[in-house]
Amino acid sequence: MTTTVADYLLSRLRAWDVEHVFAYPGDGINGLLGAFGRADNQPQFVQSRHEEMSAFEAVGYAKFSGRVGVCMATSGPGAVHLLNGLYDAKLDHVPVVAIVGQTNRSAMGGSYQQEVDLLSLFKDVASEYVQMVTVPEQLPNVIDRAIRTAMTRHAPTALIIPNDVQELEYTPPGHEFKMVPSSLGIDWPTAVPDDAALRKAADLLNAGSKVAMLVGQGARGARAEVEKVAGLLGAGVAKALLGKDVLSDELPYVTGSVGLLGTRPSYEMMNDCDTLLTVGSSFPYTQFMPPLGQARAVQIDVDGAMIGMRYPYEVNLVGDAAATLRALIPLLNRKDDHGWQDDLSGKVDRWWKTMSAEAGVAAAGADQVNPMRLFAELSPRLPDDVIVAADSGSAANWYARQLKFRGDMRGSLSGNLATMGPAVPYGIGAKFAHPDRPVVVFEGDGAMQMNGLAELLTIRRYWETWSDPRLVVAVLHNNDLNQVTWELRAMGGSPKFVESQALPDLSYAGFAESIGLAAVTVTDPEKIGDAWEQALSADRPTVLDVHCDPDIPPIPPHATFEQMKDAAQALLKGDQNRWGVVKEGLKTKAQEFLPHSDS
Ligand SMILES: Cc1ncc(C[n+]2csc(CCOP(=O)(O)OP(=O)(O)O)c2C)c(N)n1
Repeated sequence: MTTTVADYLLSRLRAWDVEHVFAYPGDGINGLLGAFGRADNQPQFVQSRHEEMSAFEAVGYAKFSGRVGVCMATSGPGAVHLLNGLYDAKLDHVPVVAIVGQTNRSAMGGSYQQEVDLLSLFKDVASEYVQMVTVPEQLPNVIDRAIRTAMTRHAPTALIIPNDVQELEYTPPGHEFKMVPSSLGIDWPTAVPDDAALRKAADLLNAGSKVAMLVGQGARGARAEVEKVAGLLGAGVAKALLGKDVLSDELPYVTGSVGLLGTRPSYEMMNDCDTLLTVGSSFPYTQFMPPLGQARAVQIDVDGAMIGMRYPYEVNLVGDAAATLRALIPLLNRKDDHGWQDDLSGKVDRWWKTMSAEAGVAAAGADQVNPMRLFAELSPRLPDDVIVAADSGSAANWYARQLKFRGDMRGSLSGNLATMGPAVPYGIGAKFAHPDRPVVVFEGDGAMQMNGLAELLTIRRYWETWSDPRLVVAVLHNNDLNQVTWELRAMGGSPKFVESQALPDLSYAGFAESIGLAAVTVTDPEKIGDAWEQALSADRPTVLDVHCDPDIPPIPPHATFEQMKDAAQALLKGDQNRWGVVKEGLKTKAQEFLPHSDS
């Protein structure tokens, strides 16, 4: 039997240890589908309900496994559907390879059915590497380069393979003019800046007395080093959203998230520090960094293209986070005075009490819960090996502020694209990366209606193949596109526009039950704890349909009580929920100012 280009492509993916291809079929990839059949589904073709979900699944898989994610779609509409997920990969610096079909070479340029100019379509999203295969001898080089480039640049790459090319007999490149043989694998260097640069950075850090650290996902794998540096410098450490899981929230000097979704201790630390050390983060909101001219700053980043921006850093160290910190540590002087760090620890302690008090604010409606309590009740119950995915609605606020991560827990969301809808497919990608770990997904009802509901069917299809069947999808059921409703109120100064914001009602638990998943409807705050216990001990995936109060405000950390009052007064202009919003908003904000008991 001859080996086709498609057969060879799959064998090359196997050689790269690719175990799953998140995909959706179509006749543009018929040749590839035939090859999956002949290869006994190795790598596994994981079928989603929509190509965008396949791309998100590949992103989630890559984020939680540290390996490259692969997605596949047919020509034309399938390729177009991948785009949003691929942009999510691009903006969050995630290695994903997209493989798409195209019409036959004979039809190209003929305005043929489903013919889209795919090289142009992917030119921006896969700017690091996008190629069309037109002769068999381009393989294995183009697939090897697509994989290696995705891993090296932490970016999406794309291969376009016309359907007729998929079916050609595979012939390898020869030892000839204009042939490009290739090879497998890659061994990474561990980049460390030179001694003079490290010395400059150490002098700057040693000179400071109030050191703030900002760590992002690039600091993953540098936990021990970050802790050591914070200990030496008496620093506080804030975490960018994508770096929430790089350092334990149980460390007293970890001020938590920073930014609009951040904490007050992070906000105050950035406002008061005299020195900033950023490690592995391109956190975009510069207004949440120290005021310009206030702090002297050092940045460490593995990517020279991403370093030195967002803040006027004096020293930009290009290098691996852990190795660079290890080289820096012997040059740092232990600060005798830890007053700054102790003060921050006190603020952090008070902040967690405030978070707990805010979660305890009663919802306005009788059959609704405060969404913060949903997260607060999970926090101490989080399994040690849990993976958490949050969607881009109001859930992102509570994920950032209410969950206390510790140990090896992992978590992520669409940090930079902030797209709706990735949480359920991220959860699925996480289950394929770690079938033995429990996964918890938080998603708004808008995102569920956009695509999460359909993707529950994908969960139904595969969950029995996961050794740990626990995948909990907690739906923030508030019948509102709540995050935007709040953005309208806070930034646009406009009352809620019901026509754009209200959602059709649905029983998410009912839907889940109808397809054989476990489900719990939560309308009583006192039952939230039990619901988590039930879901985390279930023998199958569970949907928690949590009726949430839409009037609980996601208040940014720097909002003062006075600003809150002003916003509330603006709402009285005619917001449908005005009284609830005013009441819940003021009650929530008041928790920052009330004394807390230590219990
Ligand atoms: C694809 C996409 N469309 C629109 C938006 C704008 N947006 C951000 S959050 C949000 C509302 C999300 O509502 P829901 O999922 O119900 O969560 P909630 O905020 O109500 O908890 C919208 C419309 C977006 N970020 N991504």
